[in-house]
Amino acid sequence: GLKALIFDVDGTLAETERDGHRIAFNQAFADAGLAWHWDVETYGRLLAVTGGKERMLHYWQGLDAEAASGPQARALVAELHRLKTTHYVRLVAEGGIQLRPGVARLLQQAREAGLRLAIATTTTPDNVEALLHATLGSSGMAMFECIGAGDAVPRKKPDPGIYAWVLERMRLAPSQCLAFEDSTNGWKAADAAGLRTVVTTGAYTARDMFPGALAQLDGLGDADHPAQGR
Ligand code: XBP
Ligand code: MG
Repeated sequence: GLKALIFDVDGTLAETERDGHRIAFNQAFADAGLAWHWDVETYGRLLAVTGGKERMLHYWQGLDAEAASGPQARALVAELHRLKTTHYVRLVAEGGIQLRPGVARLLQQAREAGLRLAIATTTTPDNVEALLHATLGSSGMAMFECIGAGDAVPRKKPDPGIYAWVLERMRLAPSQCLAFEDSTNGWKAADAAGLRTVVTTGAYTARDMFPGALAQLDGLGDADHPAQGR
């Protein structure tokens, strides 16, 4: 039977990309004196590359392949990413990002039903902690038995590695779990790990198709915000 739910973070628990990560990347570029700026549309294209460091390196390679493959490139990207993470964590801690409708309710009800909860994400662990703390309070982190994030595995989504890492830690078979994702890269990762997946599409993925998903929804419903948007 079903034992656990495994959640992606960015795009699934919350709409973090356009008004969160994107803003933080641009602030880091400004801090570093770079003339780089990612507008909403550009960032949507860049989301094809998962992981912030990988995304910046990919962008830089498009601008100047030689410089981006030079000996200092990885160190500069790592420094930019540290700056970016600081900005993102602050933005989230200040309440700049909310959970998507229905997420808090699903987490609560799953816990009440005895299901185990986990996270499988490409984002940095500090970002996950900041989001869970800001949106679910001081007990938010403890709701999740296992948090697989960032560089815990060498290859990011669509590679199934982060899901395999979580399954191994929880000593569960894919058939005992259900994954929640929002994007093509995320769904591919879960699918390749053998998981059934519910896809809740969002701002950047509403036009994508997920023919192999268990279900493709535009969200989890808004029963925890009954009076809003009606
Ligand atoms: C999310 C990502 C992340 C964030 C940035 O993909 O690709 O890299 O955009 O976070 P998914 P970092 O939802 O499929 O896990 O800068 O911390 O990498
Ligand atoms: Mg996602």
